[in-house]
Amino acid sequence: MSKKENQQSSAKDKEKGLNSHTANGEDQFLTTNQGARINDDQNTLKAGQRGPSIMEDFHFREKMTHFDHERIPERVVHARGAGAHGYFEAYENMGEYTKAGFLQEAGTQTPVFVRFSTVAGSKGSTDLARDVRGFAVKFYTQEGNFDLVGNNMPVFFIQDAVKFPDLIHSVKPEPHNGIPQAASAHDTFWDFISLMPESTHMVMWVMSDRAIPRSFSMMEGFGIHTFRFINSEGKPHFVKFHWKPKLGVNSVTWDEAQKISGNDPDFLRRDLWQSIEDGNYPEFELGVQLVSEEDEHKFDFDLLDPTKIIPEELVPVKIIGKMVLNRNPANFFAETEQVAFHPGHLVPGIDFSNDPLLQGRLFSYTDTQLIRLGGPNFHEIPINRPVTPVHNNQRDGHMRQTINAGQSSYHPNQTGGGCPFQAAMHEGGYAHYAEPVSGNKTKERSKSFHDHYSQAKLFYNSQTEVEKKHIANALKFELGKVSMPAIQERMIAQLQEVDMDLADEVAKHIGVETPVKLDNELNQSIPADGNPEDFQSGPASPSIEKSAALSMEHITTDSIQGRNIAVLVAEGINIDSIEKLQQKAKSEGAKITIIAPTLGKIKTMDNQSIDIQKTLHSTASVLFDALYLPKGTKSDELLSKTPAAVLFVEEMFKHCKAIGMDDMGSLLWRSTRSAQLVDNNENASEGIVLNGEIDQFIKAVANYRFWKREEAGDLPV
Ligand code: HDE
Repeated sequence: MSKKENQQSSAKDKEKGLNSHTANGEDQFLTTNQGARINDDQNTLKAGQRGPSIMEDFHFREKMTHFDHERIPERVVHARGAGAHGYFEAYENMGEYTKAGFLQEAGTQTPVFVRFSTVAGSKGSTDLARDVRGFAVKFYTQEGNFDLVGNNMPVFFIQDAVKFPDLIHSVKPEPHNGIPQAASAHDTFWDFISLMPESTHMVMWVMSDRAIPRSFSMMEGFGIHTFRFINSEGKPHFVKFHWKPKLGVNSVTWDEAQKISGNDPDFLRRDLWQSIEDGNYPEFELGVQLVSEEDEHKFDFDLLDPTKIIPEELVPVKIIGKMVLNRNPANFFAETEQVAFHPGHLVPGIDFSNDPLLQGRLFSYTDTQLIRLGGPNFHEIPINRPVTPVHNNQRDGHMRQTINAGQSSYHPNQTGGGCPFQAAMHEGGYAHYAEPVSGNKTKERSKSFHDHYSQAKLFYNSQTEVEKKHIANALKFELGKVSMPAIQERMIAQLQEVDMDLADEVAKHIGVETPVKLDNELNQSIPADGNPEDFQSGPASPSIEKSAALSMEHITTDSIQGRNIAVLVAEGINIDSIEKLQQKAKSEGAKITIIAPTLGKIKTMDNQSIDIQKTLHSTASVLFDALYLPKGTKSDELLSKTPAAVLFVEEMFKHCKAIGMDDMGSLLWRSTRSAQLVDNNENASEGIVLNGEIDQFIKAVANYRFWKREEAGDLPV
């Protein structure tokens, strides 16, 4: 078999491996775990019909014991997530930079399993919390598993792993009362952040709409840390990893996020599941930024500092492959819950840098998985197994599956003929990059890590006016919920370093007087014997003014794939335009959902009947991307008198989404305040298609948001 055929068959190998562990009770008898067939699963064994239960009932005891032990500890961070299977396909030979086998030939496919997650909330929390999203990918390569364990934002809050427990303690529910769940808007989080100036850049990202994505398939992914590629001659390049979504980067608004959390807390997980079921497979391209060793120090930031990006203007992102997610897990627990990622799962050709956050992560993942998955054999769980053979002298432990035959369990040995043997580099043995290191043992932080504001400023300056406004609103919400004035003041002092107008606007809203003087005591991330002067960040001076890639508004798409269009109807509706819209939407991978005051079937204008999928009480406008109002005199009149229908339209307008209608005279439309705003203000009319032109409406759906409406006047919804 050629190397390529070999690699392409690995997708099948992974699926086969999973299938051999997959059980399906179809046409089978119910049995105990020992395989004995069960005759009665409805009643316990009793002494007489009304008598006491009997210990001897092994079926009852086994069933109840297993149930009692069904739960495992949730992940300490990233507890809530959704997973999907798929494949990665290389676009070209990357041999010049890396010898990693899965990147050597265009067309090589590698099976992957991906898990998207929120960070702070527990397993049962809402998908739409304002939070970072995890973006973890396990590549089952022919050289072993490679895990790219990233986030949807390219920087992190802290520079050194030793601060991670503090960061997470501060954002989790407060320890005295366990409140709030999955929210950063509380004292302890902002207390910590206000004392950690290095977090300022990340705070800008988390306060932006990137923290409330519309879909897991509409967000970017980043490896964050600088890694190394190593080619077959041993030559290294620094590398940063990027995932670029085919569907562009889209988010919901904070008002929607809060309403979605009540209406459908599984919104993002359902969206991922449903798109895959519908055949609308989420797709991302993998990009790399490559920097030669010689250029390590040519930037005004340190490549090892995880609070910094390399602006794409300085080093462009080279697209090297794509990932398609095309299969839902067969079992949430077995796959999504038990999958164990680790940034230290590498293959030859990919190596670490000395980023102190990355280095600390290398310890944490196995350590936490040992307790979460109950022992040292979790690599044997089907979802975690590589497609390559595993042979070593590790033995025994809880739940060991492999039956390691033979006398020898050590190396070197004669009893086993010296097997399993070590692999030379030309045989695919992993050899760490021989980076020269020297220096005193020290707990110091490099001075090259001390600029905390330049890139926060770069990020803020790169946002559109609407994006800036949303950041300000997010800060007003979050800091408005902080009860200690000193914390609020310290945060305003941080914001002053980024942008005076932003700081003033937020300060005014939360009742803090500006300017707030930032003093050295603010930065408590100084060691006990450190001189505060040595730890001061200088004034923000980004080397470039703006970077287009940082604004979501510049990462758009013409596609309406994955969008859900609401159609409001009632008895007497004209079905023609619905059918036209349905065809068009379907052909472009979007969905329409027919919503009426009640469920069941309703009669159309010409006495046909249509099925209703949702009622105005069982759904909400915030769960849809666009709205269409077909004509029908009777239905229009009825809907215009239904307050829930009027609210639906007003909210769609307020959230700046496309609204189309067959007839601009629609009574329902005319009875909204939105219609008045559109009549009186040109800005408000963008994205409102009044003439029944389906193609024009679909274009508006692709455009997605018409932010100018936010300036047209507030709606009381
Ligand atoms: Fe993680 N992180 N992390 N993290 N992380 C975990 O491992 C940790 C960090 C990320 O879907 C844990 O198995 C430390 C950055 C993702 O299963 C734990 C530090 C980035 C996931 C852990 C970080 C991540 C985790 C909890 C600072 C983006 C979910 C459960 C030094 C590059 C993976 C687990 C999944 C999960 C530790 C910082 C991404 C505790 C100590 C930066 C996507 O080991």
